[in-house]
Amino acid sequence: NTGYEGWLRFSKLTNANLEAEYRTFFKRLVMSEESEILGTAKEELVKGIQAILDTSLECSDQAGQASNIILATQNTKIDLVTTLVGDHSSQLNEEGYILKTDKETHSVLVYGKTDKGVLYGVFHLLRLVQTEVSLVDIEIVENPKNQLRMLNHWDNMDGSIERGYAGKSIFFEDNRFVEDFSRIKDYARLLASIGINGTTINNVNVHEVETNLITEEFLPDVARVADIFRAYGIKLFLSVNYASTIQLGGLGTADPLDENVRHWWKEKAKEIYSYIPDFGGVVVKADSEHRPGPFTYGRNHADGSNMLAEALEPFDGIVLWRCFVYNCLQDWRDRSIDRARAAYDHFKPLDGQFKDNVLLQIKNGPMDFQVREGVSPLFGAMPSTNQILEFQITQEYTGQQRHLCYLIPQWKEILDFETYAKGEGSPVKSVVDGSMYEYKYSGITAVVNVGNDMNWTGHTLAQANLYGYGRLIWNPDLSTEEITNEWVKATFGVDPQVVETVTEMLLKSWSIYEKYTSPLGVGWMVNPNHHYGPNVDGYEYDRWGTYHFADLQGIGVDRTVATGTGYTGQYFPENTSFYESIETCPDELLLFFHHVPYTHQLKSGVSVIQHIYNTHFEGVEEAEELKNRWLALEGKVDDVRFRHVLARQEEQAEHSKEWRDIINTYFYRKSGIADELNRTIY
Ligand code: BDP
Repeated sequence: NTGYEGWLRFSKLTNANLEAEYRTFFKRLVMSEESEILGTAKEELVKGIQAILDTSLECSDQAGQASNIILATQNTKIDLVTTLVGDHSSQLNEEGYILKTDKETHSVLVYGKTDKGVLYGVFHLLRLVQTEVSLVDIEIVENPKNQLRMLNHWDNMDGSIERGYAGKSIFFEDNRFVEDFSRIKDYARLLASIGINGTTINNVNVHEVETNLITEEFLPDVARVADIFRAYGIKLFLSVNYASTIQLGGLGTADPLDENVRHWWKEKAKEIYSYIPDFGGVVVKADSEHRPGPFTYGRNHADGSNMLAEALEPFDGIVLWRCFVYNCLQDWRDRSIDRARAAYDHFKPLDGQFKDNVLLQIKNGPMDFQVREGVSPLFGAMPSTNQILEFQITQEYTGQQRHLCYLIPQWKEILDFETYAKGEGSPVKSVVDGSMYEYKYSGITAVVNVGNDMNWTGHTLAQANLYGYGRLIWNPDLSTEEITNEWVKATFGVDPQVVETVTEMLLKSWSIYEKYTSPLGVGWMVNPNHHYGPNVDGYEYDRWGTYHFADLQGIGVDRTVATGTGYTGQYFPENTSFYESIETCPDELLLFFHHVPYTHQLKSGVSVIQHIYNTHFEGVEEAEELKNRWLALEGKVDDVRFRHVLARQEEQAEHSKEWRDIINTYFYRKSGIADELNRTIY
């Protein structure tokens, strides 16, 4: 077992009672309609049940007296369906579904308003069986809370993956598409099973080769990939080069207001849609980290994105325009410039100027996917502009899939973050699910952690981040515990010791990682470029805008309105005063918002310097415990996966010591303040 099946492992059921129960339901699969997605749903159900129960479902277009699994949509004309659905159907949106047992006939209905709903319902049903839930009495009505549930690949056509920690691209090699697409289908299954409905396949940094993806050279291949995803209800998107008109069109300009530029994109859109009629749209990184953009022509981001949106509009395509725009060549000596301010400063003034089919794609924090940072103040701040939130599943700054860092708890905190945009009760999740301002388009996207390693994600336990991401954005109100429990059972089986151990490892891992890395929300302190491992001053005297300002007296970034960069002023007033005041600012973000002396007393009762020492010692001990917890599962987890995870946990335990020693030594030497507990600091 290599981990390739992920959470769709469908191992043979061992619980005899449940097996007997399931057998009373799973005899006949009834489906009276046809569509490509329904075909997928049927195939998945048949395959899954075959594996779990070792039973072949008999297929029919009519319900029998008993033991039917019925797959149906609003177009199905079967009496039993109409009776079972009752008035529930009005509660469903386009992707929602009903799962319902009929006790009399021992039947289970999987009903979607559309075929997509049926597919999601089938995966839900399989999840229930896999995690050993009785079907005797189920009545479930489910709708995804977010409209766009996307992933972004940062894959390059040479096969490398920017910030990829799980091997090479599953789409590209040697500057073309891979030969064998079967892995892409296996991937689509995994994504559909957690409700993902859109993905890009290439890096946001679109280099010369990838610019050609929207030409006749590659569009036939792009279309083949789109075909595979379509059968699983997933729309294909591409990242495009803002300056395509120059490279491909020979126009010499990418000025968004230039008639020729606009015309070129309109023609290009027609061409793309002639290959892929349901093409989702484009993701654009413009005027960011040396990428071209409208600034070159004295235009703003509304001009740039609207130009593309106009071209895609006739086809219902959308533009996901990234807000990761900041000066990456700033003067590090100038304390008044704050990278954290940049996205808000650039985009907030443009609210209301974007076309209907533009969404602003905003990273969860104002810096860059750190283990801890504030939540972007842009959420909720643009009532008239569609927004989509961007998370990072790939663990660029959180251990690169060599360390365990389960991110669901972090993402939940962000989604639950109170913006006060419309007073109390205005969490980020209500901004991005579109309900707060009735956005036409909205949702959540994330940089994915997948590559061609056998287990997809490098660290097998990092699969939990992908799984959890899909489940969480389907319904941000699910608890971390529910999501985790599902994943562990589906992936490793239901043995209570395994479930308890893996769950505990996952749930503690974010806090452990945070403890031995950068303290109190200050972030960074990583090796430049690859970002793995400790380097306190790695970026301190550089031009990227990522500083901690540690000197002999203190540390932290003063982002207050009163004496600092004024960043706190970008939040709604309640949050401005909450973070502005050192009295109320929470410990975990203290150094993100304030510059304080090492002797400053935290709310936890210890000084900043003592906190740094304590957490770094604790983090290492806990990383060691993670390894030991896993070790206790020897014999309970199949050998390949057992040894694989063990190797990663060993590396983490070892590497955490390097973090501890470098960080503690640095601050001991800077501050000259001894550890109260007299532990070894070099
Ligand atoms: C940073 C990555 C860089 C990405 C950039 C982005 O280090 O590789 O290109 O984000 O999001 O986190 O565009």
